Amino acid sequence: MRSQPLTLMEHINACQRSFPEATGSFSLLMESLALASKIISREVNKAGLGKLLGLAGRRNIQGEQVARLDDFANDTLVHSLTRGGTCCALASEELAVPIRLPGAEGAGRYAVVFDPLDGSSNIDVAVSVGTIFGVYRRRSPEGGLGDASDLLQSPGKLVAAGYALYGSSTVFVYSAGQGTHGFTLDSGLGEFLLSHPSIQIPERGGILSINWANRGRWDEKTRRAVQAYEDAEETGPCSARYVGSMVADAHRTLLCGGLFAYPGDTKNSSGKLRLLYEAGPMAFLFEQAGGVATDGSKRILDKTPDALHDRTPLVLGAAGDVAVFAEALAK
Ligand code: AHM
Ligand code: MG
Repeated sequence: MRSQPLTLMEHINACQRSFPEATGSFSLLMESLALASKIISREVNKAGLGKLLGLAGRRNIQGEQVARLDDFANDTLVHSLTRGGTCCALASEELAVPIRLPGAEGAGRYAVVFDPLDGSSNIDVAVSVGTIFGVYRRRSPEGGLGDASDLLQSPGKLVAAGYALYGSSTVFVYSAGQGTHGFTLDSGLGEFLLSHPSIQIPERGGILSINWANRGRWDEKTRRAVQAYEDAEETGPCSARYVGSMVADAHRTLLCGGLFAYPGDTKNSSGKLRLLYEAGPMAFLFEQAGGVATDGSKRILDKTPDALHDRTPLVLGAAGDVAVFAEALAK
């Protein structure tokens, strides 16, 4: 008999069995995230047919235009995570302040950070976008509202992280600290099925993913580091790939190898990407897949955000690829 691939929930439940003290709350939380991803995927795929393309007519806390689908994705995640009763606090790229949730004793054990729809500038042109999330264990006392201490944690303390990529297929990649695993949505079944077990980033990639048009705003060291990567013999002939949706660029980097970088520049010395809900979760996934995530000098998982929307330079890749870039940056 042909064996069926594991569903996402079968995989999560199997991993949870190695924790006899598990209450089922984490599995329920992951189910809420998977359900939200399926709903967002469905809307993204038919966005051009409904009224979901275009701008929502407001700017977020970072001054960026919010797209209608950003709002839809944010509302979907908030609703799904609130309804499950597993969370005490939520922070999102689209929310100026976090949502604090009431919880009975034993409920609301987790705090979730997310970018509901990463790559917003690609939405209206049918290019891949994604959802990124990170899950922390609650730090505030159980039984009451969650607070900022639950959310402003170092990504090194993540219990789990993941992303959903709405691309030529919809892929859900997650890690709960036991490797990084990828699932592909079978839309007929409505299930994420295991397609990429135990992802290991290839040792050498040779694909550079960076917004080259920003080079006029980079400092000399960054320019040298990019050049060093392009010229390095170890990385082989270098090709460029830049979607402009980090989820898509990071997913390709995880599977095919190479280097993804969004360095600081004169517009923003810390780059564009947010530590809490973009760089942090991605760093967790890369390390769990044998890769490296740094801001150029410091490991992302060793950083701690001071504020919800703090930014950080980000370099992702296999150890050898990141070393070529980081060593040239340090010179
Ligand atoms: P967003 O969360 O508002 O979509 O912004 C983040 C995105 C990332 O997906 C991507 O890596 C980056 O912005 C692209 O920025 P740029 O257009 O400056 O290259
Ligand atoms: Mg984003």
